[in-house]
Amino acid sequence: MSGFIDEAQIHLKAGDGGAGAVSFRREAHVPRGGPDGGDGGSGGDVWLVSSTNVSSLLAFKDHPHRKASNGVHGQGKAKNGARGQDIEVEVPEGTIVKNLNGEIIVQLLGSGQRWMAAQGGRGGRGNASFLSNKRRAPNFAEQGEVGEEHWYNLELKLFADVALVGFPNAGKSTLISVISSAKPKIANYPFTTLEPNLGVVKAGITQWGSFGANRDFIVADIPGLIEGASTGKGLGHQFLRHIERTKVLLLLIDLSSETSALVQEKILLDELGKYDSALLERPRLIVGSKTDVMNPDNGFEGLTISAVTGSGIPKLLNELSQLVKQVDSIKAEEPIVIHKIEPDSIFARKIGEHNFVVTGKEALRAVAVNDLNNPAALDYVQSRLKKIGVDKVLKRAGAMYGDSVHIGSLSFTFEQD
Ligand SMILES: Nc1nc2c(ncn2[C@@H]2O[C@H](COP(=O)(O)OP(=O)(O)OP(=O)(O)O)[C@@H](O)[C@H]2O)c(=O)[nH]1
Ligand SMILES: [Mg+2]
Repeated sequence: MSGFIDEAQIHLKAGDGGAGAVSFRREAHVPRGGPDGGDGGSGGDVWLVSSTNVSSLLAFKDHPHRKASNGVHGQGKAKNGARGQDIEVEVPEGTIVKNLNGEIIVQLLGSGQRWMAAQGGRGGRGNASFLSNKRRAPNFAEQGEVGEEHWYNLELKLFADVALVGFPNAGKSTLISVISSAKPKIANYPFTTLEPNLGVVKAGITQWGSFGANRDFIVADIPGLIEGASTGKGLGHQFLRHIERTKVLLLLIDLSSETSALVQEKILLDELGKYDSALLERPRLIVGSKTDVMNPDNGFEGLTISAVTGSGIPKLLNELSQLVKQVDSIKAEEPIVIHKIEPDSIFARKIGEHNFVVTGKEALRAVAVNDLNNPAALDYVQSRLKKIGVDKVLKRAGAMYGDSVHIGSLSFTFEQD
């Protein structure tokens, strides 16, 4: 099933933090009250959640943007702003998240796994937070932090829910062609199918009527199995590995064949078991095909279908979808795998003679959320930068007193205290 990869780009914007307020208490009997500006609320986060409710990345192709709401600004009377609402973006299980450089960041393999893909900006602190014994009447507050914004490449490696297993010519490709959008080659000779085909069966819809199903599922048509396949005869063997991850096996018995149904079933199960005995534990459905041209002596008892007349097809899909659902509900959750997280530390880099740039989330944040035109706020920013170690990284990068330093929109001269 190599080559069957679904891809899409997605743009996620977390909510911005609300601004802190500048306000002072006003009471009838208190002429000059203390600062009471409340904090802004944080912006909402954007989460990716793997879910069986979606089976492809198609929805993102036309609508790649998802946005969480902003935090509310703080107000006077120490009123804090409300937090922005988080949003959850559902992706199919098996989704691989990459950055635009193609590096894997996270894989959401099991169902219900959550990963925070864009973090909301922190709310700015109101002036009440800046009260200290030195600062009796702080007349500044922080801006809210801008929420994270990211483009990601999403990739989905499809693993089939159902694998079609049968002798060559049993009608596997014909069946997948009438229940899904797959268009494989069909012909009246063995080994027509040389490569596996995948098709998505749309929940509840067939050309011959509806069936009960709560989600789409994926069916794989693999090359026919013959006796001796497990020892390498025919083509089937090299493709058996493709069905190792499928949830349900559908054994198709050719009812038009001279070989009795029982013998076909025995050979197919034998070959599967010899390849990997775990395959025999997989839930399976055994179905007779080509009932419209069946050999009356085939001795088959059970569900029969015809891909030509459609008889039995809605019932078949109903039973398959029930089985898939059962397996979904017992499947153990696989752990979330995080390959790469964004660095959080501070870096100083020389960009020219006597010129340095400082990057890193904390440093940029201190600069971005404060009004640099306000001297008191600027004072606060300087002490904050020192506290998080900007002086140290500048020295380590070779900065000398008198050099220029740039952090976001702030430029200043590196000076000894
Ligand atoms: N009458 C009738 N013919 C069918 C039915 N299903 C398949 N056929 C015919 O059976 C032949 C083989 O069908 P395929 O779907 O190619 O069989 P396959 O199992 O994919 O075969 P391989 O790819 O060789 O393994 C074709 O001529 C089909 O038209 C059916 O339900 N009724
Ligand atoms: Mg085929």
